[in-house]
Amino acid sequence: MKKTALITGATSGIGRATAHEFAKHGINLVLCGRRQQRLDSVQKALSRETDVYTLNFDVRDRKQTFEAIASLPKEFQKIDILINNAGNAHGLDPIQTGNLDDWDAMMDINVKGLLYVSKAIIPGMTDRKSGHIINIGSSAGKEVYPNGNVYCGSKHAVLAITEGMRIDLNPFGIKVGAINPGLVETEFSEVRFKGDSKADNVYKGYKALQPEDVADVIYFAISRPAHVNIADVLMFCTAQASSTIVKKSN
Ligand code: NDP
Ligand code: 8X3
Repeated sequence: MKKTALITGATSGIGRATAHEFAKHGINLVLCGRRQQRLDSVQKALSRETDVYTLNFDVRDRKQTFEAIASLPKEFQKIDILINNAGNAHGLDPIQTGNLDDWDAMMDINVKGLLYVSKAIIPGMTDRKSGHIINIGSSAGKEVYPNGNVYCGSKHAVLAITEGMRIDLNPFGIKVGAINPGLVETEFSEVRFKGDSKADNVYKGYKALQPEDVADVIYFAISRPAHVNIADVLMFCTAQASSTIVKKSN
């Protein structure tokens, strides 16, 4: 029986690479994001390999999130695997000059959005007494770096929520884990720096993780035997030793 995975943030970066990886393995997909054209093009690319349904909603909007997930056609309603990936950093400023809209965005998307999506999906998993949830945290959820304040706070929250989910869902046999990457070359820095050229230098002078590297690990986690749960993974590119130590060639 084919499994179905719902992936948030499937229009770009880690989420899109995960959709490609899962499709290769014949997993049916519910792909979520706000950019409909991107959703359409990922769906078109992957429909040759598996069944794909797209949902367009903003995870910040509680009503939209619940309505979108409730609108799934019957054949996509049973979500076996939830990948809570949608998220971003907004800004990189010291706490004293941080922007309130950036703070709202990070808390609303990275933390509350993850909770809304989970709240919509978990009842089906508890009813069936099976399921697997992977939350995409970050090395920023384990280590705070200068000016990372609220983004790091949002990712520390993701890690705490992951642990809480694992404890509460344990009686139902539902697996819960977090994958926490360091620097990954995606649209992340374009979003963080709002199109500023600072984003151009973030991945220069070393080989950052690629979204496919993270997708590989996510697939590894979801393809273990029934008795094995990958609870927590911290992954860096070889050049990165910590949030602030990155060996660059120039
Ligand atoms: P991208 O910017 O490439 O992708 C972010 C995804 O999140 C997009 O698909 C975007 O879709 C979706 N998204 C953003 N805001 C919303 C929203 N309000 N509602 C619905 N979807 C939203 O970044 P990454 O792939 O790098 O990021 C994915 C996850 O990985 C994030 O949680 C990030 O924090 C985490 N991460 C990233 C690292 C990195 O260095 N890149 C390292 C560690 C963790 P759309 O705009 O279409 O809505
Ligand atoms: C993304 C990695 O180091 O930019 O979570 O916070 S970092």
